[in-house]
Amino acid sequence: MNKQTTSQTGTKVQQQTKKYLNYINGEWVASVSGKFSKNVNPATGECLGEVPQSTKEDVDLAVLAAKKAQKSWRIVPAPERAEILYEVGRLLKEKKEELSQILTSEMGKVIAEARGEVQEAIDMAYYMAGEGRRLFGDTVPSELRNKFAMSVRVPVGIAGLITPWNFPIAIASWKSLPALVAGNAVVWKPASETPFLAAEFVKIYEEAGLPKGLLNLVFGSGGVVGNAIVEHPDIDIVSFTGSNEIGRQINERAGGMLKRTSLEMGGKNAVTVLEDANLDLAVDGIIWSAFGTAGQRCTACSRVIVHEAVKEELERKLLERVSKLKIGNGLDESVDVGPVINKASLKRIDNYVKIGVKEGAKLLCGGEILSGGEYDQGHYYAPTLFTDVTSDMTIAQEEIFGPVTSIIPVKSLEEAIEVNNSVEFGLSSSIFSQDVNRVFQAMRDLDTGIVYVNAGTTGAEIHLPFGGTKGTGNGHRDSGVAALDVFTEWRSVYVDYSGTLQRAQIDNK
Ligand code: UN1
Repeated sequence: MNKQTTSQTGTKVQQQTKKYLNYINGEWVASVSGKFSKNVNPATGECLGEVPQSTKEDVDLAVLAAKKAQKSWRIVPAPERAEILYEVGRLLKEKKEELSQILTSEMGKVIAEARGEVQEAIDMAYYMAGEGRRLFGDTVPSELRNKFAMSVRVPVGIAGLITPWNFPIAIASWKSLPALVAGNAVVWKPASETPFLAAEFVKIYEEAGLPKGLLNLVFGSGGVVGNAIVEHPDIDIVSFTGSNEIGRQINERAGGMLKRTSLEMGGKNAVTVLEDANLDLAVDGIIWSAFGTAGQRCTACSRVIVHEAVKEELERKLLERVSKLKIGNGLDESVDVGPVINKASLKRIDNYVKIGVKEGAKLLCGGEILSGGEYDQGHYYAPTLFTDVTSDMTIAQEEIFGPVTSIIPVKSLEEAIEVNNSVEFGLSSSIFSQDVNRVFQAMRDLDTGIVYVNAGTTGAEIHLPFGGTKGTGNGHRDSGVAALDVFTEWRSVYVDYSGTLQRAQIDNK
């Protein structure tokens, strides 16, 4: 029998597949379109269930709810708002395993990494809850007698969040938690590829007691729901993580409306290995950051800049390690590299590899779509190493977002830094060396928002600013205290208790 049940949280269970609804004004509701999209497991091709294909009208309803809710939320004391965040942290912790399993099923990353990602959201919840008792501004002396001056943070209003599939809960936590603790309301469009985890995250906010209307979830495409968020006159700030192409479009549209945008986009991150490096450690760092998450991190190591004196040894060690990587379904604890997100991605990666070969790069290993057995059901790409790559090649310049990395030989630290900085992105970079002088020179000259010393290019911690220079962003940062700058306005307050009119810049001169 085709029996359908609806739980209180809006999860409909029908013959094993799940159906989630939008969450608007504290209710789980279908889209006005009545249409649904499928959620597919990239490891197996299995349909996990469905979510609504929403429309502009759904976004309008969400914004309406957010506006109403934000009116009272903005005057709730921040430590009281933070109580809910502590509860969100506790619930995330309690459900960590369940959430990690969902993450791997719909996104593909291996289960150990999924657990790491959920941990990022837990850490962010507690960290931002703590901000409820800080939200620091400044108190500074006034120029005038008997006058008090300070700056305070006030919420921006309604935040539109557009989040990616590669870190579906971590990045959503980097954005929603600071937005809410600072007194904003949120309308959130998660990536179409990872809708279930988004719904589960919202359920946690609901269970934690977040008042209705403050967090609204609208499923759907970027072209429809994303655009409606960007163009809605009552959405005050748009925080986006995703591709450069879309980020640029958002900035142009929102900029025309004088809206604030916080954009986190691509990377073309490099590990530099100098001739005095601990090579085994460098290999660990490269393997982890190039092939972890199947290379689908903004921070992934997509280039290895190596001093020519150790190039051959490094290549040999890397090859040995790549040959031991196990590729498969990320739910299997013994698997090192999971699938890539979808067929289009698989094709894009393969196309980059073909361009690499055509432009004269030497393929050391991989370079193919995997097939046969379980590989035929999902989207698997062989971990790929290129060498003798030059900085001007396409594969050394463009973001591939897959398990592919390119070795670029250099003759000096100076050349390495030049190569590192020669790309349009500036997210993360890393240097392996034991020489403190050269390390500090690199820390000064590597033009990226994140620099690692003797570690790979991934692994940012949530209490530091996350973001990059040049084409990676537009000057804002996700996570860390810097995230509060995205979701607050500064208000400067002057209190004159002199009883007379004191004219600044005139009466004190
Ligand atoms: C991303 O790829 O967009 O630093 C985020 C890291 C993770 C976050 C990556 N903590 O690799």
